[in-house]
Amino acid sequence: MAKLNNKAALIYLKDYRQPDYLIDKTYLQFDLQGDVTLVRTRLEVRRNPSVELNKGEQIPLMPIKLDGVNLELRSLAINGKVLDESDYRVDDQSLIINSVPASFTLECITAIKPKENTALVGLYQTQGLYCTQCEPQGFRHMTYYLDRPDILSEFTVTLEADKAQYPILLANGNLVGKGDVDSTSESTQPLRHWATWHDPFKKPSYLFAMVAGKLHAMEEPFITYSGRKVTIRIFTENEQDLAKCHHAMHVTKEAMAWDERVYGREYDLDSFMIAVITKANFGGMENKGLNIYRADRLLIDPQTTCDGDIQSMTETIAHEYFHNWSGNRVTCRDWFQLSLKEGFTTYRGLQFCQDTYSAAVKRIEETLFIRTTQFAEDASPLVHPIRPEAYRAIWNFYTPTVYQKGAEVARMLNTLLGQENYRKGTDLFFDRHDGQAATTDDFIASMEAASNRDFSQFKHWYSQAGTPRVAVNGEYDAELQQFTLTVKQTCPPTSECQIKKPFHIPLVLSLLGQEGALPLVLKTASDDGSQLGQGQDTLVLEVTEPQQTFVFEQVSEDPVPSLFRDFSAPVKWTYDYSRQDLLRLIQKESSGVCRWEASQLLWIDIIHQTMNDQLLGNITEVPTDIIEFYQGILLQVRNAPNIDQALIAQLLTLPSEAYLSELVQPTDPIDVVAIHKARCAVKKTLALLLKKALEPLYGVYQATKPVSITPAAMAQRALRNLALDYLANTGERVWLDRCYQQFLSANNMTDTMAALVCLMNSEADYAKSLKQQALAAFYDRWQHQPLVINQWLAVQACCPLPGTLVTVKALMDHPAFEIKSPNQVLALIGSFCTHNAINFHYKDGSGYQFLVDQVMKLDEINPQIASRTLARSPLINWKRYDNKQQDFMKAQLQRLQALPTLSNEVFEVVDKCF
Ligand code: B3K
Ligand code: ZN
Repeated sequence: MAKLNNKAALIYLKDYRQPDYLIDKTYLQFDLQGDVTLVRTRLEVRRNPSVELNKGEQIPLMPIKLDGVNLELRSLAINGKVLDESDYRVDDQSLIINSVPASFTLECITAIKPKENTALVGLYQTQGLYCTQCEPQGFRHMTYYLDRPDILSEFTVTLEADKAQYPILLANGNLVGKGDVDSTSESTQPLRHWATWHDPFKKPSYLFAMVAGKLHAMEEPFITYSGRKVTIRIFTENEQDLAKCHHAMHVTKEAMAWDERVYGREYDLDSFMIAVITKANFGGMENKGLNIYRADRLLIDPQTTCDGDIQSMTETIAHEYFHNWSGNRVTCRDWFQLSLKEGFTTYRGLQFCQDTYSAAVKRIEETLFIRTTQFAEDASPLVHPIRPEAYRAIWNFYTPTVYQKGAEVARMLNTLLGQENYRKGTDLFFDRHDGQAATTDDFIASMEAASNRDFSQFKHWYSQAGTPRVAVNGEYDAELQQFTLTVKQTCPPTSECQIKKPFHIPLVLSLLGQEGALPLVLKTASDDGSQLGQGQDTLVLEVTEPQQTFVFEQVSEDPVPSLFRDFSAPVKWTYDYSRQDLLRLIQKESSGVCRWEASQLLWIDIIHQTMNDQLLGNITEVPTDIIEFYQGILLQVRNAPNIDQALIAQLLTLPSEAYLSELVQPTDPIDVVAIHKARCAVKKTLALLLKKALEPLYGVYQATKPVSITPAAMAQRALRNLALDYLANTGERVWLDRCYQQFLSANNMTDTMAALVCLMNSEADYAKSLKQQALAAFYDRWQHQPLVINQWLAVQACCPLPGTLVTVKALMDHPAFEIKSPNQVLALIGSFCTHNAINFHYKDGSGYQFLVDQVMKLDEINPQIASRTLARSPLINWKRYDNKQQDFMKAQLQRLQALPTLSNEVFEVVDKCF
């Protein structure tokens, strides 16, 4: 594919101006045939009345500039008159027509080659299907258009294709006509057919979609709260995949009902379609009325899908559906506002999942994601505010900051406003901006209007990048029975802002006495007296100053403060807890998230101590009282079957190496080997010390039939597999045999993979042959199911033992791997580079070289996947490692930077690294 100029200019938010022209109606006709598709476009265009002319100025004949990338223009006419070549200019990015009237019809025909489209942007062919991906700027790869989200147009789309090869023709909206194309001779069957779709809702071009091919469908009705019948259809490439769509169908209906109940949003079209395809750059896409998913993000069967994936896929399915309002009915004015739809919708998806699965565990997972992935992005050269100031390639901004930190901002608003006012705010936002392209400021304005509050300071969350630090100190005065909390906030400088203004931070707090939460009586607080709940056991403190003091009165005993409960703000906070304080929090907090938080702090402390011990050559020790404490928790689970087992599994899960790396002070280099060794040592020590308590929890593996995917069944699997993981860490043969036994007899992928991972990670000699047998058996059994084989690729890529890079390279030549398939690239290359620190950072720099080799290769095929693979890897954070590693990392980034043909996407990432 032709490359964009790698010096593409930066586009700035401050340069936003309204479009000069509007497109009221868009008519598209796709003639799908052979290698070339003809796109016939008719646009009803008029000058934008709200773009002001100078006083007295007549509407001039203005040039119009349309976006279009590498298109072959076959014809061009204005108001029916074919334009002469001297009337316009075309380059590989645009079409400029010298002068057009105030209102006109533009017709053009472009020719494109979907088969050659390996970048999967615009119209492409995969597995004999035609399909599109237009967000953010794919539409311009099909025809000339004002391809920007503030151009809202009514679309009518006709698809014409070979009837036998492409029997199903889908586009957005409602089917309004279909028929056969007359065949030349009367006796022959019609060879081609057509279908016309009309979408009554105006939409931006990025929400356009079409799919054509041999598709198989399942359908079910949903009755909306106003009594309208909506037909939900899910289409798959293979008939047998329909059996894996029942969960998605169920989740879609649940999401529809949930959005009615929780946000008052009803679905608007008569049909809601989902198409599932093999190749796509993104897991799901919310095109109006026709969501498109990559198969690995929708097809669900517990026999082939792990529980964790089922839960995250459930979230994606709900998320894409929720976009129908937050994104489609109200869209974004420009791509700087991306978090308006993505942050808000991510929050809505999380709320849905909290209502569906263990609420505490869902919140824990989200907290972990922010702390590892989003905080790491903040600490990297790719740091940017939720609403970025500038971009070269907007694709690079589909980031954890825009999505997950954006979701936290919506969540903080909910916390600050309370449920009732938050809902008033979202209602007002949807009412005010329905059918419009809005901004994050519009969102805040609705929240302010609905609650009569001033959120001007809160808006810094959108404009200032970086992770705020909050240092909290507490002092108890027994005589006065007062507890004083001092809160200091800072935020490290980032390129868009050297000196940060203080953030408006909700600090949700409880004070725990020996027996549980104490009643709170706050003496002073910030200006808003409404937050002074007297006697409640939880308060939302509003931190707005660089330094603030909160005094609690009538505190009868020295309390342990529980801070930022349920991760109430995306900040790094510190408090000087003793281990006894943490044990009290784990025992007495009513919130599962807070119990886990305290447990994590305890493990972090123990791992840090182990790192020091290892430096000094001392043996790792975990104090007896802590072991007894966790033994007690495990005993409780056995005696109380109603306990949230998924939460208990989380309490016993050690912080990841990624998170431990994130905790290293910015002034110190990250020592990947020391972190890995210390974590492994603590895990092994715990395995040996907790063995007796864990053994009965695991019992003997018995596959239950049928496999259930209820939250309780998933929680039970999570805890048993955690027990197995520890027990396998003892290195004892009996437990490695049990792993192999579970691997062989499991009837669900969660148990199969859990056992396989234990074997893969085991350093014991005895495990060697077991893991080879298991890998071979796995491939043998699942080789015809590529989605399962992706998991087989990933588990090998993540193996922390030496030699994994050699395996990964060999797997790239395996018939199961195809570099043109995004999900296989993510499973093999992405997993190795992002989730296998100890091998990726191998001391000779071979991991870095491997990554850059692959990015170069991928950039030729699919620049979006290339830039994503690079941006999510630790290579971009080269300054955080010791000098020797830095040199290797820098050399590889420079090798990439020197490539003259680099795509815009990869260029932007690599350029920021220096
Ligand atoms: N809105 C899409 C993002 C697709 C980007 C593809 N270039 C999926 C989502 O976040 O809902
Ligand atoms: Zn989204």
